[in-house]
Amino acid sequence: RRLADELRTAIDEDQLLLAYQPKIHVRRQEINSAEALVRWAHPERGLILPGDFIGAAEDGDVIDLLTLWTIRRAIIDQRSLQAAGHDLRIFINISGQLLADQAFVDAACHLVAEADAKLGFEVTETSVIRDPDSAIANLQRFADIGIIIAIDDYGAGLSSLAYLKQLPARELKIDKLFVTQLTSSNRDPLIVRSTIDLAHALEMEVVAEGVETHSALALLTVMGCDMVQGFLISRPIALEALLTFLEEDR
Ligand code: G
Ligand code: G
Ligand code: MN
Ligand code: NA
Repeated sequence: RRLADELRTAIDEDQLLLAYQPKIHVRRQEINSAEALVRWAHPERGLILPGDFIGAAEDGDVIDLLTLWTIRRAIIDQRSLQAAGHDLRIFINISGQLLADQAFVDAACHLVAEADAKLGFEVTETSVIRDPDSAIANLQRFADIGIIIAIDDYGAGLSSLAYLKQLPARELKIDKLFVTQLTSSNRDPLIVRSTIDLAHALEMEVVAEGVETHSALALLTVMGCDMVQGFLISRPIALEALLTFLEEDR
């Protein structure tokens, strides 16, 4: 069977899981959000990572169902976190093609507004290129109901300052490509510093992804980076592990 068809079954039979990777606000020293990353507990093949099925979900037109499932799950998990005293905004990755899918946008807005959930959506700049007008209009609809828009993988794809200027984004996530070797490279710190300055000038908060070492964290702190995410803080973990992690952090 095609992977996309198998995925439909997987969604119906609840074979998908979310892992959460916390983000720390550097100056406030607090975990204020987490990124939800989907996994597939395949009955025969074991745990499959999104890199191996998101492409098939996009090509086979199940990415809308998958993402609506992700939003529903994240809303439920956020309530569990809130009940335990942890008020985290949960960020969900949204594929570019969904920004031109009105039925998806309507359904997503309905789910989030009805639940009054505190979510964020991560989109890449590249995803806006296909149909910039409808993508920007739909991102604005999300922003209008309180969803924080984050630009994901910044600098790694087809970046255009024209989109940066127009997108209703409040967060910019610097791709791990520039962060994992931050303290051993000559150019990466220059790129990261100027990106932080640019984002701040545009009144966006900056998240560094792929923070793996204390030395990278120290340098990012000096550079005024607002938030960090990466293996140094935590790998993506199940909700139960996230709850334990937050308790220990308290
Ligand atoms: O850690 P990891 O292998 O989970 O993530 C790999 C990639 O999969 C990331 O680029 C991430 O944006 C993407 N991804 C994870 N979950 C989702 C999802 O729910 N929807 C989409 N579109 N992409 C996702
Ligand atoms: O593309 P996106 O940013 O949505 O996906 C995040 C991806 O980065 C996931 O595959 C996640 O496992 C991975 N990741 C998260 N933290 C780190 C890190 O500190 N180092 C590296 N190398 N990868 C990371
Ligand atoms: Mn992401
Ligand atoms: Na990223």
